[in-house]
Amino acid sequence: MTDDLFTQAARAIVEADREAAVRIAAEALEAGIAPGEIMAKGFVAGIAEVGELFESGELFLPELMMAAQAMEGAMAITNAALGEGAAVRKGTIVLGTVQGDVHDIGKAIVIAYLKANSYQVHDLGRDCSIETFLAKAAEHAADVIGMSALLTTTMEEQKKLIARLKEQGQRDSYKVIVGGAPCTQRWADQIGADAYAEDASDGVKKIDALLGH
Ligand code: B12
Repeated sequence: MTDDLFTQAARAIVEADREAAVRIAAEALEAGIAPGEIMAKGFVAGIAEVGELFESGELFLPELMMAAQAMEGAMAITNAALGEGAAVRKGTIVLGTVQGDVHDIGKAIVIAYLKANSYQVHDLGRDCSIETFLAKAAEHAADVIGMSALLTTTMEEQKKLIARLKEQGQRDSYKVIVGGAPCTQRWADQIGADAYAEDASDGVKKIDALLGH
């Protein structure tokens, strides 16, 4: 039954069926499956398959966009179910997708997890410039700057932001965490980030560790 729902969830994304995705998300929650589990084992598996089909030329951009819309439908339900953590705030994070990059599904999941784990998160949206990251980090007295990048070309923005912090003598003012499919621990080390996380729950763990929780 549970496996069935995971398969159905993945299929709804591959078939770009938003209505089915929304229905299956609700059914999974009703069946007592944790929001993170139906997302990871069902919907994310589906969007990963879509990515492979796109790469191999079996799907084209309009289909990719429709699959992403189905994903957003499911995500609205699972992220809402994650809720907010205890009122005590463990820290403040500004998190956005870097300039030139509009991929924001992963970012939205990370934000939902962080909020559910009692972090205050300011969502800087997508296609976010270095200037905006830094201005918002200062405005909110952030502890952590989180940057998402899904393109090998836009990963460079993560590197540039860290270089800018160093130039401005502000490197120690914030912890910096990077993520997104093309990023790795090696990349994080190379650019001098404080942490890399491979998914949303890893992101919470890494930020907890950075802030000593
Ligand atoms: C959906 C999608 C789109 C959608 C995005 C919709 C949206 N609102 O986000 C649309 C259709 C708009 C799109 C457009 C494009 N896309 Co696209 N897209 C994808 C796809 C299929 C899935 C991405 C996704 O949502 N994954 C699911 C989420 C949950 O995973 P995630 O993003 O990795 O996030 C998780 C972790 O990485 C981590 N994480 C992510 N960010 C962060 C940040 C922090 C701080 C932390 C701690 C953790 C963290 O936690 C998340 C949750 O677990 C990927 C394929 C793939 N396998 O990644 C291609 C992919 C990324 N796209 C690709 C391409 C080429 C494009 C386009 C250039 C296509 C075109 N010709 O126009 C454009 C680029 C537009 C732009 N300027 O950004 C390529 C990139 C190739 C490369 N090496 O650079 C990929 C890899 C597809 C492929 N295999 O060719 N795309």
